Amino acid sequence: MIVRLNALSKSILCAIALGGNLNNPAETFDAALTRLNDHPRISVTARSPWYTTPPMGPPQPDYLNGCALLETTLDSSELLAMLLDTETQLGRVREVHWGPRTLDLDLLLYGDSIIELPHLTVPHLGLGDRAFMLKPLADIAADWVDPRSGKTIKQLLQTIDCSEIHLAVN
Ligand code: A4P
Ligand code: MG
Repeated sequence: MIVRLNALSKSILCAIALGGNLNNPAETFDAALTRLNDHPRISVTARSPWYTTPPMGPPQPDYLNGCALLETTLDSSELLAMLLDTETQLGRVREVHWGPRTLDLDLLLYGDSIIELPHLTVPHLGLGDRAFMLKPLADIAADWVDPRSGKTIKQLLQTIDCSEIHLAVN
């Protein structure tokens, strides 16, 4: 019998957020998505435009933010490990909580799963009220239903102020 193996046949659709405000975030984002897509069990299927956003947290430079969609056969903890490893490989040093950074990769949605582990909460706890996550996510996944609130990304976006989120030169 011939068994055909398709690496991504049982894949889960995920959404990630990218953020950074040191060095050249746009270049870092491209490198991060290339590195993720090069993983044999991850396929990057979409990315939003990048946006310039005011910093949440202590005074620091404006951020560049965006989102991407991935299909993966990794489980959620394996995917988080790959995201954290990519942050490290691309030069991130953890210093100040909510402080400046070259690259932050957050797992926003993992299919329709609600995950509560010591090291991982999905949907990401900031998803419902952070304009810098919702605005780019709505560009690529407007109708995705947040399993916690039961609302679509488009509906969540309508409840928040996006006046300070500006399209960057992409
Ligand atoms: N963790 C738990 N759940 C998740 C998840 N869904 N995705 C754990 C990613 N990580 C998750 O994260 C700490 C730990 O969170 C991880 O090791 C993982 O096990 P971290 O990135 O090392 O720490 P952090 O980023 O300093 O803290 P935190 O609370 O994750 O910060 P945020 O929420 O990521 O915010 N302003 C603008 N305009 N744009 C930004 O992107 N980002 C931040 C950081 C601050 N201000 C910002 C922005
Ligand atoms: Mg993070």
